[in-house]
Amino acid sequence: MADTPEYVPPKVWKWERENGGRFANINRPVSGATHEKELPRGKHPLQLYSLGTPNGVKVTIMLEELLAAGHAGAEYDAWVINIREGDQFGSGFVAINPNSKIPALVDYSMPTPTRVFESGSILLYLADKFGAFVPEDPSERAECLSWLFWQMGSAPYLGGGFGHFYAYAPYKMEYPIDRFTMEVKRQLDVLDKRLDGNRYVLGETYTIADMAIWPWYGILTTGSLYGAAEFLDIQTYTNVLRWFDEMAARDAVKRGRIVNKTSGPLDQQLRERHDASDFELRTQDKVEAAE
Ligand SMILES: N[C@@H](CCC(=O)N[C@@H](CS)C(=O)NCC(=O)O)C(=O)O
Repeated sequence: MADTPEYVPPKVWKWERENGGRFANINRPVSGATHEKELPRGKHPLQLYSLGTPNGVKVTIMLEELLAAGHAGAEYDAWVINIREGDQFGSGFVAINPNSKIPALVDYSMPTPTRVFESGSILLYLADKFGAFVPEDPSERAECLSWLFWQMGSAPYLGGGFGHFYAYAPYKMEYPIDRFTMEVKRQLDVLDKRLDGNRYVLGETYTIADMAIWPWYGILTTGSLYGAAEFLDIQTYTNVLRWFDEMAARDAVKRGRIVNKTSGPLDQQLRERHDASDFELRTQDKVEAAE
C-alpha cells in the first residue's frame, strides 16, 4: 500500500489480506457466509441483531421510542453481532442480511417471518408498521424521507470516508482527510441551516429522520465519534448542538443509545436487551458485579 505519487495501480487489483488499518482483518472483497452459525431467538416478535454503533443505535432508539409511545407490539430482543469477530459472516446472519452489516431485524409477527436490513429501511418498516414517527401527510412524509435518505447517503462520507481516514487508517494521509473533512463540514452546515428555527428536522414533529441523523451528526458533536469535535470546529454548528442536547434528554434516546453497546463506561452498556427491566438490572456494571 502506498500514498505517494509513484503509486501506479496494477492492471487487475488483487486482494492483500493485510492491507492495514482498523477493521482490515474483517474485510473481504467477496460476500456470503464464512461459517455455519445459527442466530439465537428470544421471546418477542421483533428480533434485532445489531451492535451499539451509530447505525445500530438508530434502530434501538426507534424501538424504545415506540415502546415509550405505548406500542406494546414493539417489544424486542436485541442480540449482539460482534463485527470485529466476524459474526456478520455467520450463515444465520447472512440469511437475514446478505450484505453482512448490522443492523438486521426479523419480524416474527408476520404470516411469514420478515427480514429487514439497512438501518433506514428498518426505521421506515417500523414507522409504517406502527403508524408512528413518520408523517401521514404526503408532502410531509416526502420531506421526512428526503432527510432520512440524506442521512443514509451521507453516512458513508462521514464514516467510511472521514472517520476511516481521520481515525482508523494505519497512518494519516492529507489528501483523503482534506477531501472528506470538506464534505463532512459541508453536510454539518446543511444540517445546521435546516435546524435553524426548526426544533427537529421536520420542525415541531419528531420523526425517524431525527433518529437516523442523531447517532451520526449528533454524537459527532460530543467528540466520542472519531475524537474529531475540535478538528471539525464543532462548536460553530450551534443549531446542531442545541438539537443534540434536546434529543439526548429524551428517556427513550437514553435507553436506546446503550443497547448492544460493548465499549465505553460499564453502566452505559446493555449488551443484550430482552426486557424493559434490563436497563435497571443488566447493564454491564451490574452483570460484572454479580459475577
Ligand atoms: N448502510 C448500512 C450500513 C451498515 C454498516 O455499515 N454497519 C457496520 C457497522 S456500523 C457493519 O456492520 N460493519 C461490518 C463490516 O463492515 O463487516 C445501514 O445503514 O444499515
